[in-house]
Amino acid sequence: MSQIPKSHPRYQSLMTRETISKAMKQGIVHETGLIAHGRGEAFDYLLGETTIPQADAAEKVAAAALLCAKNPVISINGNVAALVSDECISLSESIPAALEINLFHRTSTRVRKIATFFHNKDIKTLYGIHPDARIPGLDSDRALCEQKGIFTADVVLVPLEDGDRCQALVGMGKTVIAIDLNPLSRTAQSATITIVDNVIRAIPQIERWVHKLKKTKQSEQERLIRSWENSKNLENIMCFLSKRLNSLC
Ligand code: PTJ
Repeated sequence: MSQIPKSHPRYQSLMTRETISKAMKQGIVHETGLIAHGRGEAFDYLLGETTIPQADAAEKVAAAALLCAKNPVISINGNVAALVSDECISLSESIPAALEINLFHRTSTRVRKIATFFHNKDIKTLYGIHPDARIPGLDSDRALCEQKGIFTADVVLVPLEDGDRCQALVGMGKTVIAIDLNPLSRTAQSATITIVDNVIRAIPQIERWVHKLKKTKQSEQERLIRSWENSKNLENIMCFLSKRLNSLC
């Protein structure tokens, strides 16, 4: 890793870049994952690099949906493995939910590297290594999944996603929770619950809500899910962004 002084005003952001760049050199992150990260950074800047109230509201409903699910699955790609592996494991244990590796740029080497990375962290179940099903309507390798995992899941959490699979999963009748800093992306627009926040903040915040909501009745969790209006929340996020930009000029 490069030597970044702790006093640097962009220390956290630069360290995250170092982490993702190191993971790319290790073959966990695909090289285009760096481009995706840069795009995310730009949107995060506009949001003020904070969890805005609309994102927190979505994180709360996401926690409710995961708790009420029969077979919830958290999808893992290269960027997610690099940035929030421990947080995803912790969230999966709190719900409980399964983890499944699902890659856009899928090669057996990358799958193996990511699987080893997770197995070294001592997790029990990790799907996606031996796919035995395909998500209908998808030509890319993103379609490859496991029967016991994403294929039969009723709720899928897809942090950092490409739009096609999000739409295909919604088309299969699943509740799709997307985490995407770009509120205009096809993923953000087509998910059932869109969290416009950085995965680094979003995953721990969903887990905080999981612990809080576990203390409430299931009927209360179901009420939260029923009353969720995703397009309204996205509209409010666009208003937040435009007000923030307006206030600067
Ligand atoms: O590991 P693979 O092979 O599955 O590939 C993963 C990437 C991310 C390369 C692949 O899914 C991809 O190309 O994604 P896109 O289409 O570039 O979309 C990524 C989205 O994630 C963009 O809308 C970014 O704004 C957003 N994003 C990037 N970093 C973050 C993020 N959202 C939340 N938190 C981030 N840290």
